[in-house]
Amino acid sequence: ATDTPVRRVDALVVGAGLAGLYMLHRFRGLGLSAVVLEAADDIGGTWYHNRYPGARCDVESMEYSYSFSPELEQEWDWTEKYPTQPEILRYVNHVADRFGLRDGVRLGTRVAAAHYRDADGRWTVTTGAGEVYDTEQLVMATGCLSTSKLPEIPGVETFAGRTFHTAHWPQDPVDFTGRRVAVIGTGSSGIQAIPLIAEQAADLTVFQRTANFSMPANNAPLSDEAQAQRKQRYREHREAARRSGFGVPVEEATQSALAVDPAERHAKYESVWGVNLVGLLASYTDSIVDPDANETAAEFVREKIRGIVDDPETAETLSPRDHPFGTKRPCLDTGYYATFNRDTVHLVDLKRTPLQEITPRGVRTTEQEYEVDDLVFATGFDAMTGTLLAVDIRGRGGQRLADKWADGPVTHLGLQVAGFPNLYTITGPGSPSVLSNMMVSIEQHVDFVADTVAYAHARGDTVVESTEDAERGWTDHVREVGEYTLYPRANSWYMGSNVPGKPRVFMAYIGGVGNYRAHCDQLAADGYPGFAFSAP
Ligand code: NA7
Repeated sequence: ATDTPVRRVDALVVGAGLAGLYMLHRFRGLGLSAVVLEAADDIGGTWYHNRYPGARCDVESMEYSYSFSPELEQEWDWTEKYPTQPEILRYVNHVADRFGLRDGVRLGTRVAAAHYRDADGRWTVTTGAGEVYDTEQLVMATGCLSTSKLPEIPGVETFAGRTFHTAHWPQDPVDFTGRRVAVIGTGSSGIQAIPLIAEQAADLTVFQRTANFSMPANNAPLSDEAQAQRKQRYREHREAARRSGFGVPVEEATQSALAVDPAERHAKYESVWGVNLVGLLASYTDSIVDPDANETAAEFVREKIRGIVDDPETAETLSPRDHPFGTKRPCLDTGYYATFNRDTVHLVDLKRTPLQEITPRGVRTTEQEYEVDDLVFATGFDAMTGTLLAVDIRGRGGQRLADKWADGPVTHLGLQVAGFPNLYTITGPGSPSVLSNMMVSIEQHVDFVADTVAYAHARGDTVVESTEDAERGWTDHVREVGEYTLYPRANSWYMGSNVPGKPRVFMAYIGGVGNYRAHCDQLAADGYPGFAFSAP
């Protein structure tokens, strides 16, 4: 309709998760008028949607939290080493209230299109309900794992029982007592949910396509004492996280896994086993680049699996053989492997007997039909690009982002796309985010964006655009560093290979969050080479 009011703002942020809320806070700090549009009915992003049983962060609570406010980090008390989804959601809500962010968020508002206007260097953003925003800055804080996927087989909608996806779990807890349940998918979500579903279900069948490496979380309550100790040295610890490879401070490896004798290596692996997500991968310098070095860690995990799982055949099926350790994000679990010792839990190897269809009664593989009451999809996401490309984003000259990225994403720093001025993608493809403690990456990205916008405004410019050269240079660098590692050998969501037809490109930057930050800081210090500033 012609009378649709156009809402004019300085900055529009898409997504009210941990990234979007902090971006709003930073924009407001610059004196800009900013609005966050959020598709869901409440804030929290990932931690709003993923409510499945056992949903928990695999980075420690005291590290997976904002560091921008020393007061906030001192005030907030975490209850467990690894925070549950409800606790993180409480934290997000606390932050929103504490910094007065709630009134800047429009809930239930999905962005459908964003078109750049060459004439005046601003964006027209349209929502699904037809509202129109006119903004100078456009920040996609839409997350890396926010567009879920189902198994690509026929009949999904024909199933007569209850169906769930881990990423769209109902608000109220689901009771599986006395039910026959199927879980499809053994990524992090499946591995967290399966032990808890197994405790309730009369019978649980787990459909595994790729066996995953998982390590014990050893979760425990956080004592007041441990928490107070960390808080005393919080600043120091945060600094170490920022300079680290994965955003979690670990001791730097100094030698090759192949340079030490097997007994010493074994002792080293034992010492980091169950301590955190990154210790096993960070034990030696070559674990993620040399297949033989990697195999020593992989075999260590398989040995653990054989030690836990009673039935040798089941243990073997659960043992990953088709991707190097760490090239799919490893999981942290609580009793995952031991769950397969229950009489009521069955494992189906989809590599041997692939899925064929979902029927009204259950799941059919090439071997047989499995009748169930409930069907749980833990089948993951169209990661990193799925949510961005679901929006009709058009840059200079009407170029579509979907066309530009037809062969895989190209970005400068994972944050900008040449030809799409003032568009920023927080934790975008080509950034180190998905290979890191997400909070460390989110804060770095948001700070970089805010500082860049402030820099432009201070020089009287309103448009910031990465150059084609800078974009090509960064994209080549991301690929070269990736190819130096074992990551491209896995069919992972980092590679886009969990989604049929998606270009097979390693979409993450494995240079480390510390190096990445240093590079961004250097660009800023040098006056932003690779960025063009203008005022149309
Ligand atoms: P993931 O890690 O992508 O796991 C999805 C699982 O679903 C994985 O085991 C997939 O097997 C399986 N899957 C996906 N599609 C199919 C089909 N068509 N048939 C059979 N099995 C399928 O998602 P999560 O939600 O568990 O975790 C995402 C991230 O959240 C995780 O990495 C952490 O960072 C936190 P595949 O491995 O593709 O063979």
